[in-house]
Amino acid sequence: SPFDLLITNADVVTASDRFSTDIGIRDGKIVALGRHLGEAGRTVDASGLLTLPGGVDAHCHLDQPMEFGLRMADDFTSGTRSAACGGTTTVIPFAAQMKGQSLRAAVEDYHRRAEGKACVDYAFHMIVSDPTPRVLSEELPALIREGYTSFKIYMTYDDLKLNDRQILEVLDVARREGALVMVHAENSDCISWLTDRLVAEGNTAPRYHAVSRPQAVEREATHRAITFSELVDVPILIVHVSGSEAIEQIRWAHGRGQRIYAETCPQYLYLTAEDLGHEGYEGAKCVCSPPPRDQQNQEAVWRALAHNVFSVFSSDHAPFSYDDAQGKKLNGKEQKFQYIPNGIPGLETRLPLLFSGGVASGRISLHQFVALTSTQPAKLYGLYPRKGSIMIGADADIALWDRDLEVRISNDRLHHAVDYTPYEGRTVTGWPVMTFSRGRLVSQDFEFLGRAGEGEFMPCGQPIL
Ligand code: DUC
Ligand code: ZN
Ligand code: ZN
Ligand code: ZN
Repeated sequence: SPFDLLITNADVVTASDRFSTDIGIRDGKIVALGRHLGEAGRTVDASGLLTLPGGVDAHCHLDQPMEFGLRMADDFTSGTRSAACGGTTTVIPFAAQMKGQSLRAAVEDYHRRAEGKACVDYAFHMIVSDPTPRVLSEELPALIREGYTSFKIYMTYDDLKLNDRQILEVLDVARREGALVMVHAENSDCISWLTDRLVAEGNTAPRYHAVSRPQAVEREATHRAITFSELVDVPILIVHVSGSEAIEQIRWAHGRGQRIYAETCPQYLYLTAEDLGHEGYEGAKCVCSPPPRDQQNQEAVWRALAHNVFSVFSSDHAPFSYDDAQGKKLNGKEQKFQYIPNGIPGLETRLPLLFSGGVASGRISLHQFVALTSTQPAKLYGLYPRKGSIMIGADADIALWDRDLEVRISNDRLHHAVDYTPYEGRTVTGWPVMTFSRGRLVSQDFEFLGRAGEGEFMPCGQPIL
């Protein structure tokens, strides 16, 4: 038969269009759209469901080596399995350079970590933490040309941060080579000064993590990054924007015609700083950076999503278990807030949380949902049109959504290797009930059906800005 798979009666929604069609799939690609396409090895009737492009999670951390003997709970298998069960068919984790390490060695290390283990397709961003003359003049330009066309830089964390001069230098390489720089915008000295003051006063519980990183710290760094982008004349993307003050800076830049892209994440829509203050040590489960703010800021993030201030909605999945040796309680011991690893798991819940609070609640359109979670990340990171839409020639990465299904989120039903979800007990409306990765059914009804090793590495093209 001409098709391996036929999805019939599909109500397809892309970033720009909505149409009813059958979808013919061969060799992992969408090869026909229309009615009466003919025979197929397998037919799936999508009546009553929404047919959306598979999600592209452009910000997640898998199997990154950590300081202090910590390890991430998710490797490329458990992380991508979890992604698939949440309707995500492409992940872009990080290949992080350690200080003193060559950038190429870092990229090769992460390829070894991923090889034969991923269940859905993946690409890499780099993290540049040591921009030596050799990295700036040779390694970075060469790697960008080889398909690592985006990289993250940090304005905080001692083992990762760049100073202002270094940031200008890496931005200049990005401008020359056409790469997209992702910026973690928090002021390092402000955080360490506030942290020392809190600790000196004996304030070390998880909730002080949020006190040590107020919005002013994020706002100042966001403004500084925007200024550097202007001086170098290169677009940048501000990652994990948490609230109204950083949003104001981004809107200010947009008003001046600057090309500043921005990303936000579910934690800034669903968590608040109060969640870090839960009884006992449980608040550690919600420690991430920047920290979640308050309800007014959640509303500001929703408004900014509705008004297209953001281009990308990512999980920032950072898989640290709560209660085991690689966790937020290190070896069972409750840590002072400044030692709690920053980040929360979210690969599997990213799409349902945005769908429920955004689409089902009428705050954003279905087209915006697809744009934020699939099309725009695919374009910005050079994977479009292979990923990010439903069209002839694209990979058959497709999620069928039951938009009315009510699901109570519980960690028992998730597929990551982390021992908690910060969203335990919340009910969402809408869930991807079937996910196809290059035409292979990788999840159905909360069950993982794929296989490790079926996900392929993809080099990235130039960002489409
Ligand atoms: N930044 C991230 O992007 N992820 C986890 C922690 C952090 O600070
Ligand atoms: Zn970050
Ligand atoms: Zn507006
Ligand atoms: Zn991150």
